[in-house]
Amino acid sequence: MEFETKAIHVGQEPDPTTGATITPIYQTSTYTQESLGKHKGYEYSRTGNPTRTALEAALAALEGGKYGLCFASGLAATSTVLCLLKAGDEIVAGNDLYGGTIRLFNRVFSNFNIKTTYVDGRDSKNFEAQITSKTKLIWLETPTNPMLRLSDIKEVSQIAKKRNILLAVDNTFASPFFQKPLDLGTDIVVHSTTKYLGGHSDVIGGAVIVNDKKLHEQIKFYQNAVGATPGAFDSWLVLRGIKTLAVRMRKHAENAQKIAEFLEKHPKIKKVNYPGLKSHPQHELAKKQMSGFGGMISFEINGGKDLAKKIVESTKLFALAESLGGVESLIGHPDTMTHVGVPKEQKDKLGITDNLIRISVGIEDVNDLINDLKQALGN
Ligand code: P1T
Repeated sequence: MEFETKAIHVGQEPDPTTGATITPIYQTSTYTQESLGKHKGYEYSRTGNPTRTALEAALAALEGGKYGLCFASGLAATSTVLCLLKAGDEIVAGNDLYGGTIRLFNRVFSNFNIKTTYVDGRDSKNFEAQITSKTKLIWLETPTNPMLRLSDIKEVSQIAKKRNILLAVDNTFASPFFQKPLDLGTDIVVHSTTKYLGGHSDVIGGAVIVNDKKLHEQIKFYQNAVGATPGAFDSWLVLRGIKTLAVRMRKHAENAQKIAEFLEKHPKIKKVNYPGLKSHPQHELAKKQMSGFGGMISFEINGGKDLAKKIVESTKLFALAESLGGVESLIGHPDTMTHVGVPKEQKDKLGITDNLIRISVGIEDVNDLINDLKQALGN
């Protein structure tokens, strides 16, 4: 079955009790047992809920994985994966990650004596160099948020496998439509389903997809034991969103390519970060491990914070907002918004400066979007 068909059908067979074509929202916290211990597979909705089950099956299929698990947010998914570690264990992570992920590593899990070392993920050897006998997990985003840098998933997975270390890839920016980390050797795929999978900026959610049965059982145990699970309605919204993932992603990427090319020629712009541009230093890797380049762009302007502020406050179609991946276009200032919690030295090293702007390109008409950026940039 091909991707578009899976998105609409896997886990979403007609409801067995009523024939409802669309998976119902099982808005129940509990399930009545026929007799003590005899039930239809569901006892309590933190542990399992049929709407969530449908979503978990669909997401697993889209990533080409065997098992899916859903969470109340992307960070809930990440936190639950980190429960696989014990005090004294270490993580080696790419240094360019969503600010909230860095905050979680540096200010929450560090309190449990789980140390994270950050490396420039563009060179796989950097991961290898930081691995110690305590390293249990390699964590990366590719493309990264907000610099749109790439890691070579296959190479890093070979390094991880050789040392018996788990590799987790946050696949939020690419979505499974453009990149399948499990096929490239990743053990754990993580998503903020808030973004492209949900697709309409109306739900917060997260997911984990794995192939290994034992790993699935462990994370499923923590899913229930920690309890950061999504409600039935939120699961349903993501399930509804993914039915159109393929058509949306094609349009996001088509629009983003044109906008990146427009920005690259604009005199007020110093540098554009988009993996689909030939000028992107890792364009060849992007072509190798992705089937499209997504809808996220960041760019540096010739100017400082005042000009950046003026631009992000002047767009009319691009809403000044955190988040990404919805049908509507968004604009933001990573330094003071999504990455405000990242230590300044780390931001300086990465290039998350006060003249960096990030856009999430929606699926509106591309000429309207370009005209909006033109007027915000002052033509
Ligand atoms: O917001 P939440 O659903 O908890 O997902 C966290 C998360 C995880 N991974 C990546 C790559 C992300 O971009 C995010 C959330 N990002 C934003 C809110 C943002 O504007 O970048």
